[in-house]
Amino acid sequence: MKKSVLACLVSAVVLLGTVSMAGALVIGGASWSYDFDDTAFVDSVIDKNIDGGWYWGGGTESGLLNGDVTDGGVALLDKDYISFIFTDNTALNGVGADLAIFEAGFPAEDIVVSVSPFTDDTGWTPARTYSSKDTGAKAADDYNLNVALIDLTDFGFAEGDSIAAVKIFGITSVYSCCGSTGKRGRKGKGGGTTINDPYIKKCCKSIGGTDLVAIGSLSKSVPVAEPGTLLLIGTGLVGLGLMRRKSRG
Ligand SMILES: [Ca+2]
Ligand SMILES: [Ca+2]
Ligand SMILES: [Ca+2]
Repeated sequence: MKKSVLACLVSAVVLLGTVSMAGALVIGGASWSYDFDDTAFVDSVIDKNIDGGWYWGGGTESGLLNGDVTDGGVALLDKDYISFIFTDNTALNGVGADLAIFEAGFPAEDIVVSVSPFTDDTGWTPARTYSSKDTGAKAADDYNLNVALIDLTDFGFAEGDSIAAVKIFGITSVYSCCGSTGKRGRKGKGGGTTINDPYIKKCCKSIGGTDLVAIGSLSKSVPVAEPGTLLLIGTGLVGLGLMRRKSRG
């Protein structure tokens, strides 16, 4: 009797363990990476203004919602924005960083972000600017994949609070770039910044913006058990009940 009960409990625990690991997805490279839950990513767009910006590298709106960082993205310039909500998860304010926002290109650009606990396009916090850093992985078109790590405490949320929406504002960046055969360290013309771009051979001037690729929650949510799994666990619990009754009788 006791042995059977133990077996049932063990099988229930094994099932739960399997569910929480299903679909995990590692994003990033040598400098930074993280193993995301499969529900971690933003789930839909509720508002947007993509006027100056453009999709690149095969990017699409739906491609911004998944954990595939190689299917392109969107460049967002001044006055552009895009607002996302989470529907099958929330981003919890845990210890340290809570959200990873992926951006592509060189140099790693700033990301201007606002968040909200609501999904109805209200309650947005004032925007904050975060720098991003190279992860060591690649996005589409061989662009560097950069990440900005967002701590919800920065927006005034208490630990244990959750947010359900993320809004990304575009920024226009002007660069003068000098590559391996260019003159390094020169001040850029037109008010831009000169950067030493290892990916080009000569000097250039480029205009770009935040190149949004993906947004994922870093919180490890309580696994959402699938109906089939619940049925199996339920069967196990019924089995336990039957065995208890049997032992009494
Ligand atoms: Ca999600
Ligand atoms: Ca994608
Ligand atoms: Ca946090």
